[in-house]
Amino acid sequence: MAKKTVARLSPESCSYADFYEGYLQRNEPCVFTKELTEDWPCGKEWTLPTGECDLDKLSSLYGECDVPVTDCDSQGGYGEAQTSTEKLRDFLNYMRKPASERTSCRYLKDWHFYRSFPESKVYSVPEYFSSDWLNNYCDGRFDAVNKDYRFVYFGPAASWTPLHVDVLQSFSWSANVCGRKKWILFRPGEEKKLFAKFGTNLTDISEVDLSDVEHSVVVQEAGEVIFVPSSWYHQVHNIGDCLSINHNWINAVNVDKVHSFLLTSLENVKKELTGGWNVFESAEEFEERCQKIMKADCGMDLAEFADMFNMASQKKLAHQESDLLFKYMFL
Ligand SMILES: O=C(O)CCC(=O)C(=O)O
Ligand SMILES: [Fe+2]
Repeated sequence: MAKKTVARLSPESCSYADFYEGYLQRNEPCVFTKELTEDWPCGKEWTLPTGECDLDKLSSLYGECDVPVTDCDSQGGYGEAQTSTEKLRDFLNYMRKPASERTSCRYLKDWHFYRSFPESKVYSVPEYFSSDWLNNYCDGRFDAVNKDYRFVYFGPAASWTPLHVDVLQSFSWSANVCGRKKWILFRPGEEKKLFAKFGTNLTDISEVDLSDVEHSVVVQEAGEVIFVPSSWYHQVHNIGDCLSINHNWINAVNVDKVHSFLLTSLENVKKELTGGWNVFESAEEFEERCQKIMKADCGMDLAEFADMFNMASQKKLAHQESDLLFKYMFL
């Protein structure tokens, strides 16, 4: 099956409407060229003139931060990924070692950088991705310190993320501050062919024959930003050391997918809870328990989903969005 190419768009020639109608609404991936991030201070502050990540600078700025680090070798096959927390300084010391001296492949993943440094202006969300109900909702919560969907990733050459679909069926965007990544993307439905052929535990597609599965391969350069649509499975490999920033987001275009996903997840939990609701004191207690399990599995329950939706509606009613986003908010 032919590989599908992913469009490369230059921000000068792609308006918000072009992106909204051509990619968001059609749920198609695209890559924005590096001009989209050329004014991000981190592009200079965190990198050397050679384009490599500036490990000394990162260490002096954020070395004392606790960051989550995954062992790449534990995340393939049937094993659960092993993640530990360490000081960024220690992880950077690992990055400094020549590849031959590294005994394992470690990958700093899902560091809530923005949550730790909300005032830092080292990057800004491009307008294309700024109608973001998910992070807006997290920011408005009393316990917002504990939650958001904005991350920094930093890994050495050959570190990778296994085949997966993003949390809650959200959209994601990912920008390389330094380094390059190879993405392999599957449009929704294609993963069924993969799982039928290679088993539902498939987490590494690098060695499998993809000839009858439609897929796209993208090499994302430094400064470029990839848009990953809802429900597209993907696997990602770092080519050389790579530091990236990525956000997951929900808006009017994919909110129905998220809602259906939560309802299906809840149904599955209900089916799995053997004995049904009659082993609980009441139907309400059963419902409450199911919603708790769903929240632990998916990151959100239906009450939070409703709050997120309400918050977005209030914003629209209060005309708090720019004219452009206002126009598109509930299209
Ligand atoms: O960069 C990676 O290793 C994974 C990123 C990813 O899966 C995403 O942005 O959705
Ligand atoms: Fe992802």
